[in-house]
Amino acid sequence: MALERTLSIIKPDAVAKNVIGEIYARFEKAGLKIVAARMKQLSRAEAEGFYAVHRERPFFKALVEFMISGPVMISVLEGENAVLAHRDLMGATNPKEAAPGTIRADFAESIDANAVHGSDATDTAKVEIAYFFAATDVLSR
Ligand code: RTP
Ligand code: MG
Repeated sequence: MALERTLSIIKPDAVAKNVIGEIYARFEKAGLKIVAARMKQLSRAEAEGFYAVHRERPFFKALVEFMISGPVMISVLEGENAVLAHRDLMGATNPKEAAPGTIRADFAESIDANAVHGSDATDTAKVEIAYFFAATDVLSR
């Protein structure tokens, strides 16, 4: 077991549905601690930079438009195997394929508006956390 940190983004669709608290409750029940949090309206440049790895993909433009369509709730989660634990809570990228009881199965409408983002590995988590938070913003406890 390893104590890890991962980046969570509650996307504009889930913020608009007013389910930040329900999603946070799932994190906490699974043993993940919220150690940094910030609500933010992403600029186009911030969204493009965050998802730069997908720049050449056909869905990139739609993804950026969606991510700037309203405020997002950005958090750092900390816990044992946090990266994978968080991905398990999220469910598959396409909510139609997401297991029952996962966040995307319960709150997402489509593969484009899919409620949450989570880092996919510990190395990408470090980069993604640093993209939004200074080291002093992350309060381990
Ligand atoms: P995320 O990065 O947002 O946590 O999602 P993910 O790892 O499950 O999926 P990823 O492959 O990283 O894709 C990032 C986001 O792009 C949108 N997408 N659309 N139309 C499509 O085929 C397609 N594929 C991906 C999704 O909104 C996904 O969350
Ligand atoms: Mg991803």
